[in-house]
Amino acid sequence: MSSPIVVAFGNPLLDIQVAADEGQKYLEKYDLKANDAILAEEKHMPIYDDIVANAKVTYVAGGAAQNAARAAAYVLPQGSVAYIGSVGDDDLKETLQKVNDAEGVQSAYQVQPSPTKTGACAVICTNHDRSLCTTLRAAEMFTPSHLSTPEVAKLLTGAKYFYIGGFVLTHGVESVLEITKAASSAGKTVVLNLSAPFIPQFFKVQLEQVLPHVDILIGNESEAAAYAQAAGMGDSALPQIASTLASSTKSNASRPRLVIITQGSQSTLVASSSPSNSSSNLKTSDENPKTYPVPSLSSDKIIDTNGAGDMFAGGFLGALASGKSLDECIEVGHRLGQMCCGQIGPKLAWPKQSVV
Ligand code: 26A
Repeated sequence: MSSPIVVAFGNPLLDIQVAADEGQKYLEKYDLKANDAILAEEKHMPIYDDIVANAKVTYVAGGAAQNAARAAAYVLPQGSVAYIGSVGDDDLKETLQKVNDAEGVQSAYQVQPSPTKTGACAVICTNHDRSLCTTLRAAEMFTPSHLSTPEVAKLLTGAKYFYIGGFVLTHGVESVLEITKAASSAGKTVVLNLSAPFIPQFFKVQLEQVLPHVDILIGNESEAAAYAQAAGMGDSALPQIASTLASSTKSNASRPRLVIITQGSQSTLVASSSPSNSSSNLKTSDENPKTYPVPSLSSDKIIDTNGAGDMFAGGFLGALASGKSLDECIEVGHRLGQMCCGQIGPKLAWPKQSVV
């Protein structure tokens, strides 16, 4: 089999999902916001056993970057995508690995010895919102030594596109810097997802360390707003935030930086640091930032929105790695994001549909 062209790095999590009809009471009980992604505090810890015992739950493979990896694999030929992260030696890991196997993602897991468990995310749905409450467990025990094991080192050398879930910045900045610096100095493409408002808010130092090595930054409107607040830009408008992020320092100056901001069903925004000067397939037009309308999706087609942003990002990445133009990559991203909204949790439609 050929070596994967895309490598993603993140926190592998099993999602334990509560549907919208039962979600409200758990939001209230655990003091969760309807649409947020947080690390569980002490007061949230009972939620996992509670929902398993008392709600109708669905178990789905999650972990934001792992979802994106599966979306990229959906678009690319078999054997194109690998995923790195840390798991426990347990049944949750088996479940995640099986889904990756079935969907064409090579799992390059670092496995922590028992009794450390694989991470989990309580996903509480209400209407079209989703509240994510995560206990990282094994995921935050990832060590940079895993990157130099022969199997993983080979993956990193062979890949051309690197996708980093911003969530790993809570514990793994050393590994992220190792991956992104090497990729950037080799002229490879680094994609970073802002992941959640709390990343720019509380992990700004780590974010600023990684940002120079990032070619493509993806986030949503609330993550961009959180960045603006943290960076002293107050309530700046989204186009200005996107342009500022695009033009911040870059280690590989030969390629412009793109900043992609999604806004759910509202238009996606793409800012480029140098729109007219792109040698790659990612030329932008004179409109900078450019807005891309999102095709409308009727409410009755939406089951939940868990993972939609990840599927957008992974779809974009898969299309990028297959040499598509920027406009096509955004289109594929929108398509996979919407496809995910029609499934329970971060899933796509199988058998595979043609999306490129
Ligand atoms: C560190 N945190 C909070 C997290 C996550 C996370 N993935 C990595 N780290 N919190 C939630 N997720 C995942 O995000 C997906 C939806 O975008 C969930 O597992 C869910 O599948």
